[in-house]
Amino acid sequence: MTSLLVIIVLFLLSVALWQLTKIFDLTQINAASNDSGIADDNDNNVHGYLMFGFLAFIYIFTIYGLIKWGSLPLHTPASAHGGMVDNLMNITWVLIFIVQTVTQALLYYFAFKYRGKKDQKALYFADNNKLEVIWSVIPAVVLAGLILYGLYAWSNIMFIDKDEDTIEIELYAQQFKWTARYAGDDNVLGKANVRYIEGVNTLGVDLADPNAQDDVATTELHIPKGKKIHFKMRSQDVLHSAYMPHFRAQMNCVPGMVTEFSFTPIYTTTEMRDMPFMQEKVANINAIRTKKSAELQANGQPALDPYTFDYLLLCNKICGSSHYNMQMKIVVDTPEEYKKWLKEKTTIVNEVKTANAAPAAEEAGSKPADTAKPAEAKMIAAVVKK
Ligand SMILES: [Cu+2]
Repeated sequence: MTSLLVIIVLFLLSVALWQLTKIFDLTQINAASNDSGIADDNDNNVHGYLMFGFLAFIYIFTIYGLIKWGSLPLHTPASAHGGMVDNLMNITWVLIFIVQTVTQALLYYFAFKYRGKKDQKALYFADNNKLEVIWSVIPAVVLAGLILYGLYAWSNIMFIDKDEDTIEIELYAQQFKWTARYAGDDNVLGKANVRYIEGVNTLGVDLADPNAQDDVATTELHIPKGKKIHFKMRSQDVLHSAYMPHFRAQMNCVPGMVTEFSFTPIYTTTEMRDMPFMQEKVANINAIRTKKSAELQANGQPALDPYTFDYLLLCNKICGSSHYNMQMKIVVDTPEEYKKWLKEKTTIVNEVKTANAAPAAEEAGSKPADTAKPAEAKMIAAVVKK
């Protein structure tokens, strides 16, 4: 409703302005006026100066944007390679900023300088080799430098040393949730395939695979600080993208194949929460939430919870109706906390056994005890065989 009112007001204002210009034209009747429809020096001067007006608008808006929204980017990266990504990004931004500032100034200055003047004709020349060389070589050299640095950063970030001591974790994507699978003590993920998906075995883990026996599935991603994590991504249904912005990491999850990414987290969740920039950010968010809560409560709705910072794994491919909500909390622990957390988790094999034992036990309740036991054992054996 408010937007409709704003549109109506803007429309009426533009009509009023249009009428005002008509009045202005009428008052000029006796003055020397040009109604030939051909631009004269006066028109060209006005447009020449308007060029500078537009240039000023671009610069002022850029500076305004930097001041108003400059604090919104992610700030300190939480992974070892993150600094390199940010550096590449910052160099690119600085270059774009300088080139934009200079070329826009030149563009509008020359538009002004060579504005139409009576009896002045444009100079015609076919080409200028010196100029051609300058504007071809400079961008080529700058772009080559950027691309080479980008390739260097890319190969450094994407290189996974197979002999390096890493922690293997699978990120499993499906509409619309993430599941993490830990490789357990052997640090080798058991085989998995969509054909094995059944009951609580939602990841399709091959329960007969020796490497799968100690695998653990969780709905929260815990990783230890200072240790390289080797992620293997799978998707159950459509294209998803595992995006961990605070770690400057993103990798597509493609049905039918395993993709990889590895990084080393360098700040625990607690350390990140304690950083001054983060505290300022969280305080800002909570100030907005408090304001919003007051409005909600005035309308008899419940207030919003205060925000606390957490790392997130998001989906960065529009994968369906609830894509926006496809996320998982990431907790960076100290190595000790991580070990303790993981120890408390049940293996997938045990989860399947428990899930299958429950209906079997129920069945046993209605049957003599001696016939129930083999049935239960058979069911577990059948699942493990798969
Ligand atoms: Cu998705």
